[in-house]
Amino acid sequence: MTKTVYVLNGPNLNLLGTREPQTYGRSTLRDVEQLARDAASRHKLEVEFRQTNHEGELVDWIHEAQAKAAAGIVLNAGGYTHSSVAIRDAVAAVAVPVIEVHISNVFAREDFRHFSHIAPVAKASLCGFGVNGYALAISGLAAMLDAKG
Ligand code: CA2
Repeated sequence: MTKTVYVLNGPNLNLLGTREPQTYGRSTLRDVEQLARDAASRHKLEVEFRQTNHEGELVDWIHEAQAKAAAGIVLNAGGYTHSSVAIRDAVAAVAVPVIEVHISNVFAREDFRHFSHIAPVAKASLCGFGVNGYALAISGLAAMLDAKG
C-alpha cells in the first residue's frame, strides 16, 4: 500500500505568489503542491495537499492524518506557529511524525517569529529554503521512514 504524506498549510499561504515576493518568493501554492508531489513521487509517497485559514481545521486534519495512518505530516502552520497551543497539542497527540516547514528564515525576521509552539513537538523543523523547503522536508521524512523500515 502506498504511504501518504499530508502537506498542511495554514493561514494566508493561499496568497503565495501574489504578494510579498521578497519574503516568500514568486511561486504560488499550486506550484508548491506540484513541487511536493514531484518530491513525494521520487520517494514513492503520495501527497494529500491542503490549505486553510482556520486553526481548528488544521487541528482536524492533523487528527485525520493519524486516523488514516498517514506516514507523515509536513506542516507550515503559518502565523499559528507562533500562537497556537491547540495546534501544538494536536501535533503532540499524534504518533505521525510532523516536519515543521517555513518558507522564510523566521530567525532573520521579527522577534515574535523566533518562537514556535510546534518545534518542541515536531520531529524536525526547517526554514529559510524558500518553497524548496517542502521538497527537503519530504525527502527528510522519506529518509526517516526508510531508516525505521
Ligand atoms: O515563512 C513561512 O513559511 C511562515 O510560516 C509564513 C507565515 C508567517 O506568519 C510565519 O512567521 C512564517 C505567513 C504566511 C503568509 O503568507 C503570505 C504569502 C504571500 C503573501 C502574503 C502572505
